[in-house]
Amino acid sequence: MSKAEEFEVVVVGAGFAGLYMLHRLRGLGLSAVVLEAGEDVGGTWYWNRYPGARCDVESMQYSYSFSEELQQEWRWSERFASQPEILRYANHVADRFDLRRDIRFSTRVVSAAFDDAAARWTVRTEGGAVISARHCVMATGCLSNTRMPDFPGLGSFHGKSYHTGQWPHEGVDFTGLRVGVIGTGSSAIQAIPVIARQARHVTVFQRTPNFSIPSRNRAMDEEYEHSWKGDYPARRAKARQMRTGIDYPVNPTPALEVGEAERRREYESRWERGGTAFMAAFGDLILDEKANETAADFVRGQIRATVSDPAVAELLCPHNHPIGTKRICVDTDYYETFNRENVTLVDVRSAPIEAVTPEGLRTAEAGYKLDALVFATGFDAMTGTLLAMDIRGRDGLTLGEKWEAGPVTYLGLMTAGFPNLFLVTGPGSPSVLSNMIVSIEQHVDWIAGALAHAQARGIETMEATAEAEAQWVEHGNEVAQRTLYPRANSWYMGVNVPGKPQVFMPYIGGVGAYREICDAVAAKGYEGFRLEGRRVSVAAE
Ligand code: N01
Repeated sequence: MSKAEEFEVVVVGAGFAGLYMLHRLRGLGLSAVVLEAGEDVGGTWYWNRYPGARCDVESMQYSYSFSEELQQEWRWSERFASQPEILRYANHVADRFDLRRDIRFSTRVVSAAFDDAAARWTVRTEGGAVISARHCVMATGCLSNTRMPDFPGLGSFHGKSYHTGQWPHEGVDFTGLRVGVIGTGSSAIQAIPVIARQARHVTVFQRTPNFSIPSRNRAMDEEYEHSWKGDYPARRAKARQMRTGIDYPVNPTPALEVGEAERRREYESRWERGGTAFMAAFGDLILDEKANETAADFVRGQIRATVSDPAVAELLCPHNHPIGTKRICVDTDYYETFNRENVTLVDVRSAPIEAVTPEGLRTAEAGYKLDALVFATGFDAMTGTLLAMDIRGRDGLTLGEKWEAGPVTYLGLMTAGFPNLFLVTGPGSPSVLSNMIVSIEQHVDWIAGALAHAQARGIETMEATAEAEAQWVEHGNEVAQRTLYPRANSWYMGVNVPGKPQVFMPYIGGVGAYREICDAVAAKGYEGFRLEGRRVSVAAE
C-alpha cells in the first residue's frame, strides 16, 4: 500500500473549473493538489479536438471574469472562439497564475472514499497514488464521459474510427476518404461541414434531426472588443443575472401576443444575428407549446429555403421535440453542406444501424462502404464521469447506490451522506443550461466561501442535510415540469444512455435566480447544511 500524501483539498479535473478552484484555494492558503486524467489543462477543450469544434457562447463572454488584468490582456480573434484558441487560453491562464506546479497530469482518479473516523477523503489513482484530503472537489465536467453505441461488429471495421470527444491530437486527414458520421448533435453539426470540405464523400447517419442556428461567426471586430473591455464589470454583472449567464437581448413578450408579421421580424433578426440568442426571441418559447411551435416552424422554413433537395430538407426538419428542449445547435454552413455533391444524408430512424462491418456500416436497408467512421454520439452526461469512479460516502454508501433513481443533490453542490465532497456545476445546478464559465466561477466562489467559513470556525465537516436535499430536488422537478424540457428525449433527461434513470438533471430556474438562492443560503450560515467541528458544532438547518 502506498503511503497517502496529505492535503487540505484534492481537486479532480484541470478544466476551467479545476484551474479556477486551485487559484482560489491558494488564495485561502489551503494546501491543494489537482489530479487530471489528460496530459495537460483544458478539460473539455483538451479532449474535443474534432474539426470545427468551437464554443457557441461568444468569446467575450466565454472567459473568466475573476481577474481584470486577464480579461483586459487576452485577445480573442473571433466572435465565437475555436477549440484551439480556447485551449491556448486555458494554457495561458495556467501559466499566468502559475497553476501547473500543483497539477498532476496523466493521473486518472479511480476512487474516493470518506473515512468517517478521520473525517477525510482518500482518493486513489489508476497509477496507485493515494491522496488524503479533508475536502474533495469534483471539477470533472458534465460532458466528459464519451458514449459509443454498442453496434455489433464495432471492432471488425477495417478503417479508422474516431469519437468527437476523444479526437487524436495530431488531427485526422480525411483527404480522399469516404467518411461516415454517426449522430447529428452539436458536435456533428460543427464537424460535418469541415469534414465535407476535405473528404471524398461524407455519409451522415441521422436518427434525430436537430434545430441549428447559424453562428454568423466572424473575425473579432476591434470596436466590439473595446466596447466589452471598456465596460466589463457592468456587463459581467449583467450576465451573472441572466437566465443563461449570457448577456444578450431577451424579449419577455409572449410569442402569440404579437401578430405574425412582427413575430417573423423578430425571428428573422435573430436568425441574422446568429447564435443561441434565437431562443430569447420571446419570453415563453420554452414554456408554451404553441409559442414554441412558431419558432420551430420558422427554423424549419429556413431549412427548406436552404437545402435544395426537398426530400433531404424534409428529413433535416425536426418534428419530434420542441425547439430548445434538446440543446440548440449553432453552426457554420451545416444545412448548406447538404447541397454538396459529396454529402449524403441517411435516415437511421426508419432503417436503424444494424452493424459495423469490415467494409463500413449496415443499416436495416443497405450497406455503406466507408474508409473512416466518426462517432459523434455524445456523452453519458452530468453523472457519467462521477459514477465511473468508485465514490463512497458515510458507511460505505456508493454514489451509484445513492443516485440509483437519478442524481439528487442540494443546490447541485453537495449530496447528503457525502460530507466535504463538492461538485462543480453538478446535477441540480444550472450547469449545462448556462454559460459554463459563469456557472463555474459562481460555484467555485461559493465553495471557496464555504471553505473559508469552515476554516475560520474550525469546522471539520460540511454536509447537505437529507431534508434540504429532498426539498431542492422537489423544487428542481417542479420548475422543470413547468417547462417543455421534459418532453424531449435528450441527454438532459438521461435518455441517450440505455438504463439511465430518466430525470431532468440540470436546474432550469435560471443562473441569476440560482445565484441569489446560493448567496442567501450562505448568508444564513449555510442553511440546509450540517456543519460540524471539533471545537464548534452548528446545526444550521
Ligand atoms: O452529443 P449529442 P454531442 N444510432 O448527445 C446520435 C455540448 N457541445 O457531442 O438524438 C444513431 O447531442 C444521437 O441521435 P438521437 C452541447 O451541450 C457544445 O453532439 O439520440 N445515432 C445524436 O444525434 C451538446 O448538446 C458545443 O436520436 C445515434 C448524436 O448521436 C453536448 O455537448 C459543441 C446513436 C449525439 O448527440 C453533446 O453534443 C459540441 C445510435 N445508436 C458539443 N447513438 C458547442 O459549444 C447516438 N446517436 C457549440
